[in-house]
Order: sequence, then structure tokens, then C-alpha cells
Amino acid sequence: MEYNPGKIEKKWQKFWEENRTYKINDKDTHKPKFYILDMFPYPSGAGLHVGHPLGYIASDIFSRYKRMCGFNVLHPMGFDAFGLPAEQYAVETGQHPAKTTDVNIKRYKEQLKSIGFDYDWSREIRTSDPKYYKWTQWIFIQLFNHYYDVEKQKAVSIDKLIAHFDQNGSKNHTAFTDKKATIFSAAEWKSFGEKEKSEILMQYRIAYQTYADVNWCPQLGTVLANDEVKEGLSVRGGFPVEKKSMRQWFLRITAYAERLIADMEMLDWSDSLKEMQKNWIGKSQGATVYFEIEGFTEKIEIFTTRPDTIFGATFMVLAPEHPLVQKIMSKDAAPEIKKYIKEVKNKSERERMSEVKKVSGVFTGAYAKHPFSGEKIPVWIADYVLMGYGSGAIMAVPSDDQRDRLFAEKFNIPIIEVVDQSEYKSAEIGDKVGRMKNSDFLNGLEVVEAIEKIISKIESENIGNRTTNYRLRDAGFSRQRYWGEPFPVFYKNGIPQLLKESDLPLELPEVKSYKPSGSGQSPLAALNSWVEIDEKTIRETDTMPGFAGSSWYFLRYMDPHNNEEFANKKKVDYWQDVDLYIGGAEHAVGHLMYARFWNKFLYDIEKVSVKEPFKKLINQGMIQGRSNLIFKRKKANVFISADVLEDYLKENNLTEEDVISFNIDINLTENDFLNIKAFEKNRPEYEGSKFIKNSDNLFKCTVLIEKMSKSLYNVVNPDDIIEEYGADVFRMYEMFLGPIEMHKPWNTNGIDGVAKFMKRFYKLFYNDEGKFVVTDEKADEQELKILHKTIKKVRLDIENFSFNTAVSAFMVLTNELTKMNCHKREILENFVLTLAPFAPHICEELWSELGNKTTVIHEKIPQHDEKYLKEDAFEYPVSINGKMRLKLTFEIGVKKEVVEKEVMAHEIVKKWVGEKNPKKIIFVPGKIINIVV
Ligand code: ANZ
Repeated sequence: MEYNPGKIEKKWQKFWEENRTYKINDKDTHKPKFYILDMFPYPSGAGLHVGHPLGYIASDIFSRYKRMCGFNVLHPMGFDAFGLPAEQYAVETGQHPAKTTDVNIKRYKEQLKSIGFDYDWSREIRTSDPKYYKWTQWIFIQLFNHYYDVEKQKAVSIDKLIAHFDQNGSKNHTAFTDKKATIFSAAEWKSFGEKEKSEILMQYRIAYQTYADVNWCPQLGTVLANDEVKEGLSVRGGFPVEKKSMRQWFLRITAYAERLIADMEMLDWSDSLKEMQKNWIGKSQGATVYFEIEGFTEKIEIFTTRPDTIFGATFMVLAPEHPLVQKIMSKDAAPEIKKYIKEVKNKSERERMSEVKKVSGVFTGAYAKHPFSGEKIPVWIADYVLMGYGSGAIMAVPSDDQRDRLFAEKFNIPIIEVVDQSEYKSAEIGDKVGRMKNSDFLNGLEVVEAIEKIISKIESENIGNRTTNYRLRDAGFSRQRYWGEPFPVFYKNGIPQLLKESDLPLELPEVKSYKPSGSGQSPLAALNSWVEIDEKTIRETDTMPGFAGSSWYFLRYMDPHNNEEFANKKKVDYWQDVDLYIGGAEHAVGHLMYARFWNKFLYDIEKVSVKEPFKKLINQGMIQGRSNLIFKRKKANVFISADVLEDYLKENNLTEEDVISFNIDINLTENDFLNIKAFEKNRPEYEGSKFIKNSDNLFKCTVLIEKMSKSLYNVVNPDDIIEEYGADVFRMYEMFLGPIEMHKPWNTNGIDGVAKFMKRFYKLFYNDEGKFVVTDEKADEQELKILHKTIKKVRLDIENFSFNTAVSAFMVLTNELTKMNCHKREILENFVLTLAPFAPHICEELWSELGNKTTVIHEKIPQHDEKYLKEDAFEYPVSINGKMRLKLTFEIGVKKEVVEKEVMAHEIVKKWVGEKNPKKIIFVPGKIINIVV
């Protein structure tokens, strides 16, 4: 009987579903917990391709393995269901995003179920479900009601800060805030109106409002996300996009910068991933220095990481948006400055940073005073200085900083050259500062020492102080969109107020049109009946961004149906954190950073019990598409087989310039040969074209390994693979492709090998007539040895996430048992249980055929026994005078005399030693034999 996965797999999937085989039992909490999480998908309209399940298969194997090791395993799945594509689709077709999202989720679930994952579907969550986002809104309320206390290093209730203001005003508070925060006395605080108080508290709340620029596209009448803008134009339509200042919600993630860096030490994440997070946070240590401005009382505050270079500062640069610019610019400079500011306005920060070669700027007409030399130095504005970093102003040191040098050279600003260049390069330990005029007391020191020395001087002379800066910015939390969580916020007389927790969820209302309102506000703004609560009270019309729901979803799975809390604390204390998190590297900073931040906040307010949410993290590699391309003459409908292209070009006096190549649907080819008829049908515009074939009368396509994408026609659908080979083969094959973290091309050609192996495995149980041939005979030592060797290797491989090598081990075991003609229950039962995490359907079937009444997942995974693994013989290298000449095998524990006798009698030894008696025979058991003559 042939192995028929189609039948077996449907049967067991139905069985698992009906028997709720994978449902977590609340009574199992006496067992040790293990939480395995896949990054939940955004259910797009395209469904899954074969790249998506790679990580899911790996986590499924691990989850099944852990269950079979006796752990209580949480392995849930859900959907990141709010988002832009569904909204854009709604704008185009008028269909409610909830409807299309539902359809997409249904399809995703079918596909996921067909692969046989052990998800506990009773715990499924959707971020767009009001029962879920009720708690996203609830967390927002907590963020609003807390500030960050720098001394306690945690979030504290805003009421405590208000009490402090009542008593002391803003003096001596320990709250994290902006340098520019308002200063006031207790009496002033008490005299402030509601609006003023609200504004001041916004300077402290972890969720707060302020003005910030958005990408505003007047033609589209909408605000665009960063990835909807390219080079200053809207991706859709190509219309100009400008910056527009709007009042928006932010989350004060910057308060957590230091903890987000420090706690990474606890994490079992790759170094490269940690590095990416560190770079994103971008901690810089240095100094703030204040420079006086001639003729003004204000000072220019700068941030520098290299205060030791201050003696080389020959000019200053302010960001064009710097508030001092308007004040200090001379009348003469004003027109040009205005023009420059306008030009800069629509450049993104990235553009401003990357245009190193094209330095530009304008002199303000004002001069600053060097704090040490007292010399006059000109103050410029330039777009390479960003307003949002440090203090938005720098001291420019052309001798040491490349951009400052380019700028000085372009505008003829003096450069104080370092005298002894050879001693100076960068700020690495061991580097020395350059010798410079006026800086005698630093000359010759190492940079690190010099920085310390100059900071002490700056502090003692009261011209500045030691400063740490972070590149990390507070997270923009407002979107002018429909398909997201509504804010639990309304405005009374313009003052933001939060809904009562008991009024949650605030549900997303139905709208007639998903089109933006045209004023830059979200489509919700057009819904007067919803927006206007009463004459003086209106609702917030922005919605939350995509990362809101995904920043805490891992917690909801712990208690997904709880309507009283986001999750019961006992359950949170039991499940604690994710032990293994698997997902794509594209979330390396965004999602992972926000989720860590939310978890830390919830930890501070004692709603979760651990500081970090994801203990171990693996980024699965990408499965790349294998594209087929064909060559066509540019000016004629002539297609040329790739293997005869060169000859064809020569014969027709053409060059490569005369042909183009393009991607064609991989379903139109087989083993890279084009099915011409199918192609003509698929692309009727090329019907009747000429096809230049090779000598076998075949048309060959070229192959390119690239991203798997619909637009490149190289997408492989898992449904088709499962239909043809079955889910178990699909699972094994995806793992067999290579190490989980590596990128690798999909290559259907290799899948046959795995399918053959599964057939051979099946034949250990059934003969060709379909008769079950398993016997109760006792296994011999050889059989036990290969079995236990495999068990040992596979378990170790799983623990090390080396799934590809585990699959090879199963193949070896199958081959060996086939050779030995072994059909013994004692061996095969253990084989089935060890293979079950990888190929659950066939193993479930065989387990039951073997007469068992349980399901494999509730069995113990076999453990190897060392006693079967002992080698009974050893192959010795035999050397003569230190040179290896042959190999001989002896039993373990063999006597020295026996070895000597046998070695000396060997033909090859005789040849090298002759008739002489050897001086010495060295025998090290289990290692070597050496004959000295
Ligand atoms: C003098 C100097 C000399 C600097 C030198 C660097 C090298 P990171 O490491 O990224 O923190 N800077 C400060 N604020 C800036 C702003 N708003 N826009 C653009 N550049 C800014 O970089 C800090 C350094 O970047 C600071 O140290 C400052 O230039 C510049 F040999 O000051 B430095």
C-alpha cells in the first residue's frame, strides 16, 4: 500500500480539532511552563506563500517536542488585524475593512490548519476585535495616567506628581521631562486654570500630546505614513508631500532608553539583533556647552561627543528651525535665510543627513564667543544639523569632523589644523588627541582622558555639563486613519479627557466612506454624530498605529477571554514571558522595541512580573523565490532559449543590448523549460511569436534567486505543495532546506527526495500489498544502537534549533533499518515518537496502527540510553616511526600482547619494518598504535 498523505492528514486534523488535542488544560499548571510564540501575521489578501510557514514549522516542532518532554506549552496564534492595506482596499472598493480582514483571516486559518500546527485555537486573538482592543485602550489610559520617575527608575501615578506640584511647584521634582519644561511655583500651580495644568502635565505623562510634523499631501487630502512617501512625493499618485504641524499623541519611550539598553544583557538574542536595537537607541555620551552670542543675552547650547576638540571650533551651526535663528539673524541675512528655511522644510531627516557631499548653509550675521579663547566665531545655519537631536546646534570643528571640514572649505571658514596628525584619529581607547593651538593642557593625552579633563574644566568654569543623549525619539502614536484603535479620549473645551475604564471599549463606528476627510484628519472626523458628544465635547478622531495592538498581544494569549482584566495576574505570573519567540528580522527594532517598552511599563505598574517579554529570539531566514526569466528581442517578438542566446546574437550580428529579459510565471515552466503553449495563453500579446529553441527542441529559461513576490511571478503556494506531497513532507522539506536562520532559495526539485524518504519510512510498517508487517521480535544490539544514536542526535539537534540535521538523521535511520530489514515494534515505536514533532500526521496514524490508544503528543519523547551507544571496537591508526601507514580495528579492552602480535604479523608492517625487531611498540587504547624501529 502506498503512503497516502491526503487521506491520513485530513483524518488526523479532524481528530485533533474534534478532540481539542492541543487545548491547554488549566489543570496542568503543576507542570513547568514553556511559552513558544510566532510573530502573528497581518492577514493580507494574498494568503500565505511557502516562505511564511518556515518559522511556524520550526516553532511547531519545538512546541511538540517540549510537550512530549513534559512541559505545559503555550503555543498560540492570532492576527495583527488592523492596518493600512485593508484600509486602502476599503478606499478603493468601499468594502468594510472588517469584512475583508475576516475573509483573509479565514483563508489564513485554513492554510495554517492544513500544515498541522499544534496551536491552541481556542486562544486565538485579533487586534481589531473590540474585546481585544478594549485592553489596548486600557493600557493607553494607564500610560496617560503615569509619568516616569527618574529617581525611582519606574513609572509612577501622575497623582503623585500633581501632589508634588501642589506642595513645591516644579522645583525638585524627579520626573522625566523635556529640558524646556515649564518652571512654576506651588502658588502659580494652584492659580493655573484647567487648561494650563493639562498642558503642563502633558510634559510628563508617558502618553502625551504635542505638536509634530506629519507628511501632508494636499492633493490627496491626507496625511501619509513614512513608507507612503518617496523622495518628497506620494508613492500613490506622485504628488508633492510637505510637512505639516499637527497636534498628536506620543509615547515617552525615551524615558526607558537606558533600561532598554541595560536589560538586553538578560536576553538570549543574536548579537546583531542587540546591536540593531542599541543603534536605534543611539546612546551618546559627551557634554553640553553654552556659547555666548555677541550682542545678545541668549546663549547657544550645543551638544558634543568630542568636547576635547573645542579648541578647533571655528564656527557654529544652528539647525535652520532653531528658535534663535529668527532672533539673531542680521537684516542683510534675513531674505536668504528665509529662502533657505523654505527649501529645507520638505526634506526628510534622512535626506538631510545623507547629503554629506552637498553641504549648504547661510551665515546669520551673528558671532559667538569661544568660551576658552574668547575669539569671535561666526554662527551659520545648515540643514545637516537637525533640530530634533541634542540641542539643535553644534560647535563645528573642521579639523576633526568631516562635514564641518567640507562646510569650512566651501565657505572659506578658517580651519585650525591639528599639528601632529599622526597621533590622532578617532575616539578609540589608545588614540591620542591632536596637538592644537591653545590646547596645551590636552595635548598628548589619550582622547578618553582628554574628554574627562575638558568636561571637568567645562563644569568647573560653569560653561556647561556632562550630558548623555539618545537618538531614540518618543514614538508618534497618532494616525489619521480609520482602521485602527480609537483613542479613549474626548475633548471638553479643548482639554483632553480620558474615558472611564468602565466605558471601554470605545468601538470603531461605521463610516460611509473610508476616504480621508480632506482636512488631514481621519475619516472619523466626517462622522459628526459620533464626533460631537455635546456642544462642548468632541471625540478624538485619530486612531492608534499598527504597533499598538502588537505591543502587548503576547500577554493576552495567557488569558484571552478575560473581560475583567487584560489578563489575570495569577496566569501572568505562571506564564511570565515568552521562552522562545520566532519571527522575521524586519521587526528587529520597531515591534520588538515597543513590546519591550510596554512590558517594562506594565512591570512598573505591577501588572506583569518580568522585566523582559522575550527571553530567546530567533529570526528565521527568508525563503527566496526561484524566478524564471526569458529573453526577448527588443524590437521583435522573438524569444530566445537561454542556452542558445550567445550563438543567436552572434549569428544575427546583435549584442546583449538588443535583448531584454523578464520574469514569467514559474507555473509556466517545468525544470526551467518553458511550456510555450501555456505561455502564449497566459500572455496573449505574445501569441504567434517566434521561439528560438535549443538542439533538443526545448526552450530554456534563466534562473534568478530573488525575493518571493507576486510581482516577480515566483510565488509558491503551500496549498499546491501540500496537495501534491502532503503536509508532513512539506514540513520536513522546509526544515531540510538548511539552517533555520539562513536565507535560502525554494527549490521544488529537492522535495522529491524528502517525499521518497517518507515513502521508505512508511514501508517499514507496510509491505507492498498493504499488509502491516510490524513484528514483536526482540531488537538486536545493532538496531538498538542506530535507534539510540538517532534519538540522541535528534534531541540535541532540536535543542540547538538545528532542524535540518535532525531530518538527515531520520533519513539515515530509515535507510539503515531498511537495509537491516527491521520491522520490529520495539524500534519502530520509538522511531515514530521521535519523528512525531516533525511529521505529526503520519506518526499519529502509525502510532494508532501500532495499537496505541493515546495521541503522540501526550506521550513521552524517547530518551536515548548510553548503554546502547558504546562502541565495541576502535579503528586504530598505525604509525611506523611516526608516519601513519595503515588502520587496524581492535575490540575495546583488547590486550596489548594481542595487538602487538597482530600488528607485527601484518603485511604492510612487515614491508616497512623488515626483519628487524622494533625498538618499541606504543599502544594507547582508544587512540593510536606507534611502532618505533
Ligand atoms: C564637535 C565634534 C568634533 C563632533 C568631532 C564630532 C566629532 P552622535 O555620536 O551621533 O551623538 N551633533 C550634535 N548635535 C547635532 C545635531 N542636532 N545635528 C547634527 N549633528 C549634531 O554625534 C554627536 C556629534 O554630532 C556631536 O559632536 C556634534 O558634533 C554633532 F571631531 O561636536 B560633535
